[in-house]
Amino acid sequence: MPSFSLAGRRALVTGSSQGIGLAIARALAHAGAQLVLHGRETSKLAQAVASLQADGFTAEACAFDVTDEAAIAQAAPQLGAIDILVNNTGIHRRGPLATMSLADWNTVLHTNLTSAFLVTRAVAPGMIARRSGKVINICSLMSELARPTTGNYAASKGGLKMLTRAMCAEWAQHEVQINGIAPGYILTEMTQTLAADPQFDSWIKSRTPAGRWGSVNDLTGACVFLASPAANFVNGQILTIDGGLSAVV
Ligand code: GCO
Repeated sequence: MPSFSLAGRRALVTGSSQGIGLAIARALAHAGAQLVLHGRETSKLAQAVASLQADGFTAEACAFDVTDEAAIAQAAPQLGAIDILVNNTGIHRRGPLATMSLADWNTVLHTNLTSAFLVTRAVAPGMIARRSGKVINICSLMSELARPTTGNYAASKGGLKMLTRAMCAEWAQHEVQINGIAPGYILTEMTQTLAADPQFDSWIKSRTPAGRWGSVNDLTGACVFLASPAANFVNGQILTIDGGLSAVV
C-alpha cells in the first residue's frame, strides 16, 4: 500500500485558526506533517497553534493577508519550504446579484480565488525545484451548483476549480500534484446561521441523500489522502464530499 504518511513534510493551511482549516491542519499533523497555521486574527491563531501543540503535534503560526502579494512575499522567509499547501481561506458575503456591491463582489473573489493564485505562486517554485509538492484547493459544492444570494461565492469557487486544473496543466510535469476537495453543506461558523433556520435545515436534510449536514471531520481523510504519496498520480481532480447532494435531483 502506498504510504499515507506525511512524516517529514511541512504543510501550510490558510485560514486554519478555526473551522474546516483547523480540522484539516489537525489531520495533516496527525499523519505526521509539521504544520504552519495561518490566519489574520493573531489571538485566535495562537489558540489554534496551542491546541495542536497540546496534542503533541509540531505547529507554528504565520499571519498575513492572503490577498496582499507584498505581505505574502514578506512572510515567505518565515514560511520556509512548503511541501503541502491547502488553500482554504474562504468567506461568504451573501446577497442578490442585482444589488450586490462591487466591494462584496471583490472581497469574496479576492479572498476565495485570487489568494490561491498568490499563495501558490509563492510556494510553487520551491516545489518545482524539489520535484515534489502537493496543493489542495478547498473548492465547494458551489464550484458546480449555485443558489440565490451566492453569486460571488459560487463564481469564486467555480474559478478555483478551474485554477486547480490550470495549475495541473502547468506543474504536473514537475511532480507537483494539485487537486481540490468540494465540501457540501458542512456545519461551520460560515453556515451556522443557515443551520439555525429550521426551514433551511429541513431542506438540506431532505436534499442530501445522507440526510444530514456534514462535519469538518468528514473532510479530513480526503485531504490526508491527497496530501500523501498515495495520491502521487492524482492530478487536477476535484473530490466532492457532500453526502451525495450533487449526485441526485
Ligand atoms: C450557502 C452555503 C454554501 C456552503 C458551501 C460549502 O450559502 O449555500 O454557505 O455556500 O457553505 O457549499 O462549500
